[in-house]
Amino acid sequence: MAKRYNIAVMGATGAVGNCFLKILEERKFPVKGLTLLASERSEGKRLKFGGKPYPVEVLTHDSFKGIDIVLASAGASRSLEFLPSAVKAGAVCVDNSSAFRMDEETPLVVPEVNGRRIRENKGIIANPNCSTIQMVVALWPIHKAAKIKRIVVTTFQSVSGAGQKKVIELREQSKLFLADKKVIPAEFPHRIAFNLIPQIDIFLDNGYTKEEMKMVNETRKIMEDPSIRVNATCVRVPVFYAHSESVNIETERHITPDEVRKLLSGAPGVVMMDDPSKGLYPMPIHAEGEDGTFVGRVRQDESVKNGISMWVVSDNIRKGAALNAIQIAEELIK
Ligand code: NAP
Ligand code: 3JM
Repeated sequence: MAKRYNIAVMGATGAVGNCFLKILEERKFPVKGLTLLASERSEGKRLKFGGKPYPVEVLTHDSFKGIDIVLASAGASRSLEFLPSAVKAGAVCVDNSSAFRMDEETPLVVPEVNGRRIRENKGIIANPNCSTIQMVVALWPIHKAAKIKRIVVTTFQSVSGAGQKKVIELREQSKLFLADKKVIPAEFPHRIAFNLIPQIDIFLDNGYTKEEMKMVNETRKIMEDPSIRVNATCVRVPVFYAHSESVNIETERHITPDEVRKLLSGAPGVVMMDDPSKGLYPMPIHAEGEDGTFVGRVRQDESVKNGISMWVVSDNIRKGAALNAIQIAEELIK
């Protein structure tokens, strides 16, 4: 019989954790045992997997005995604190947080781009930020064909990217706002219903947010080209699921929109949706619940010599988090 694995999901009760369970089932991952880990707040809860209830346990340094693979999504500080214990116990960890992404010993992997780095792991493989993942899936085929020199990206990120509580907050704020009632932000720093917030994560000394600098540094590491210049603006929008991105690139070799469409049609993980005359372009309503990275609005940037603009949409909880991590785990057990 094919080998089966003991899996621990760290942060099982969260938005990404829930999606881990869903995708492990959907893709029939060979699960032998399942350990669900979260905080004391979740003690006593049960979550369903394969029709069976599993108890949620409190995460401790002793949670990893006999575990083969840890899927981590309990925040960066928990990953920093607990993943070394998991590695010591013999597990391989796929980490969704930013904790180890820029660590030189840790591969940072999007399977469609640099899956071959998975086998170089020393116990931890990092999953990139959601916004980085969908952007590099769309850009990698173009980079290979025409060498990208500079990227200017603006993101339109859904509230689910900030966790389950933020999804509830958008719903509650929307109801209150439409009922002409006072909205007091609790989870977000400002009202998110019927608004946009040009801040995701904290501000850094250079005036960019940490989320924006994640896109800069992670893109260079994944595409293995430190010379690529990246300028990012990350914006939280009142959408529940799926992130959208306006992506503008400059390439070394001239490339036409037709060439880009041809390169991306059938590229791993990409779904082309580009027929503006029929009103066809990707939107969050297309990507929600789907695995693909949807690309449309491909056009020549006429303001520079070799420029292309495009629009990229993907489900941030699936390809942006749980799906990418499970694809990494699937490569690990191949
Ligand atoms: P969420 O819905 O807020 O869930 C957070 C999860 O972490 C919950 O299961 C929570 O358990 C658990 N947790 C929090 N504090 C803990 C503690 N002290 N000990 C043990 N467990 C603890 O957030 P999410 O959207 O699922 O995201 C979780 C993390 O995944 C993020 O912080 C981020 O690092 C990463 N993430 C990555 C991406 C990506 O782009 N790759 C996207 C989204 C998130 P309780 O229910 O018990 O509180
Ligand atoms: C997405 O614990 C934390 O600070 C987690 C914050 C967080 C991250 C992160 O930095 O790991 C929330 C949402 C991410 C991410 O993917 O970078």
